[in-house]
Amino acid sequence: MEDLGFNIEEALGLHRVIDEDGNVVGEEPKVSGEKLLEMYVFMVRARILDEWILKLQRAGKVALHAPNRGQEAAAVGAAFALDKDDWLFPSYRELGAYLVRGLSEEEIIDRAIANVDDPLKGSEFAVYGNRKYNVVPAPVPVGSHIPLAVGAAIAAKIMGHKTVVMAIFGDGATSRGDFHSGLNFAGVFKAPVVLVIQNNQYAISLHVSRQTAARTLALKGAAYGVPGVRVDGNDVLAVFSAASKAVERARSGGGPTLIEALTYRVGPHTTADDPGRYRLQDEAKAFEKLDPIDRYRKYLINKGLLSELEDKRIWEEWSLKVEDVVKRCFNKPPLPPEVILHNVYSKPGWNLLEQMRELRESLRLIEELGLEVE
Ligand SMILES: Cc1ncc(C[n+]2csc(CCOP(=O)(O)OP(=O)(O)O)c2C)c(N)n1
Repeated sequence: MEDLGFNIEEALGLHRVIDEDGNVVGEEPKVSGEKLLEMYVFMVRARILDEWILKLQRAGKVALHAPNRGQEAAAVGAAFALDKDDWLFPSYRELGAYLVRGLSEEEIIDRAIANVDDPLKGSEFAVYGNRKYNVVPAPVPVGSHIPLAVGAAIAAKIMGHKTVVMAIFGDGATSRGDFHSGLNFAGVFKAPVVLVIQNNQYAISLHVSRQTAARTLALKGAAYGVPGVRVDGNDVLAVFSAASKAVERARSGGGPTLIEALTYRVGPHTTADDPGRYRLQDEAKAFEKLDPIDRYRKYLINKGLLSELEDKRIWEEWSLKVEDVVKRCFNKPPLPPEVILHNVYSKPGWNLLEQMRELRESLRLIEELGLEVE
């Protein structure tokens, strides 16, 4: 076969560094024990934060949440490969990636409950984004951030910056035109971009087998001259290794890479979904056994980098910290009603000002009547 400039086998196989029991089965990344432990703590923090946001949604304090359970390795491993000045274009299921970029639990919960410190001022759906951390707000239209990320990477290249851009999205996004136009531009212009598919096997209720006849999603890169790599997305070291190589390749002028991280969405699509209507409970139970955190913990213990006692301490420390953060976030006042006029027009028109006056009047009446506004 003619040389494609990359190894197509990498798009068809499944790269692993550790198996389900934490045994080493592939080449370990060359990073310090401290860094390896840091990745673990990010995964634990993502799990604790995810559970809190889910609880707050069930208590009626958060509008909607897309649970991350089971996908912590894919988000943390990918983002961990970026440098501080790189950019992340995430989707809505990547709490771990936000934490790796430097966001705090407090900022994420401020946003989730839309209090006065919410940087996105209560705007609907965008999960989080902040220029401070080079994190672009996750978009609602699935996959629409892919061409934007590629464009940002091309811009960085034109300006002679050494910045790498990473976009993370789901398997469902690979069925959108945005994915294909993004990949095409990335290939043609050798964009310094890393495109990471979190293949959690479902786009809401639609299984990946109903979305594509391609053998793997990573293979889709080949048609656009973009090397694809398929990794075990529940193996944080496999994801990190592939992402590090891709980031290095992008930074040194080698162009884009498409990474497929094969994982599984253990929970519902969002808090508005009931997966019991389209998949068997046994399926989710089977995947729970592949839990990325348990597996990585076993590896770290085998390597002598973590003890059972230290592990217990990490969970306790972060559970308490996040509980305190939640209390702090709820002690902050809610957003003032005026925010609905912010960030829309530079100068609101008469009609909006009139609506604002009416809103204030209704709120005053509600208060006078001793009612509560949720
Ligand atoms: C363009 C567009 N079509 C449909 C939707 C409704 N929708 C929201 S999430 C989703 C599924 C996305 O699946 P995937 O890309 O696999 O990501 P996952 O939710 O599994 O992480 C759909 C269809 C949308 N937000 N945008």
